[in-house]
Amino acid sequence: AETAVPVPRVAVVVYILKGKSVLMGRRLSSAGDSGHFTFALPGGHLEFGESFEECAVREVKEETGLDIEKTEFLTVTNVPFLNDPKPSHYVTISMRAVLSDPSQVPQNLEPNKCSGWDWYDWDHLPNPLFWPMEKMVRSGFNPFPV
Ligand code: 8DG
Ligand code: MG
Ligand code: MG
Repeated sequence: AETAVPVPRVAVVVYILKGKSVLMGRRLSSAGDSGHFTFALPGGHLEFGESFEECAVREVKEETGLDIEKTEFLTVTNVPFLNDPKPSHYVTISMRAVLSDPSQVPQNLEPNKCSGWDWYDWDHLPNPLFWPMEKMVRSGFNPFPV
């Protein structure tokens, strides 16, 4: 439900790491939502009472059908979308994880929100990236363990 006074919301996004690749899909946004047709990570809104890890596992399962493990906190970013038709503001928690079963294949379970999931090599990321991710990548952020 929309509230009269806009407030920042908490989002959790997940870098699922497979070799040197991450899972991404093109956003299909309804009118006013951000990043239409840009490549983004699986993720969504933190629900009441959830840990970041629980939210990551749930959103990945809902959106891709994949089961993840070794879910770890990476960083937090402040992401205002003030110039959008429907302005929003997210505090975005970035997590990383790996597949519980490396042979499991992603399914596009929310085809109204995503054009399909695929693995992209970190050194050859697709274009255009969803701008919060573009900003992180440009700043030198890397989700892989050192
Ligand atoms: P939900 O109803 O499942 O909780 O929400 P959703 O439909 O899955 O939300 P979303 O737009 O996928 O994610 C919520 C917000 O998270 C999004 O509007 C902006 C912020 N966000 C980032 N970076 C990324 C990203 O790479 N991927 C996704 N999906 N969201 C991101 O700041
Ligand atoms: Mg979601
Ligand atoms: Mg989502």
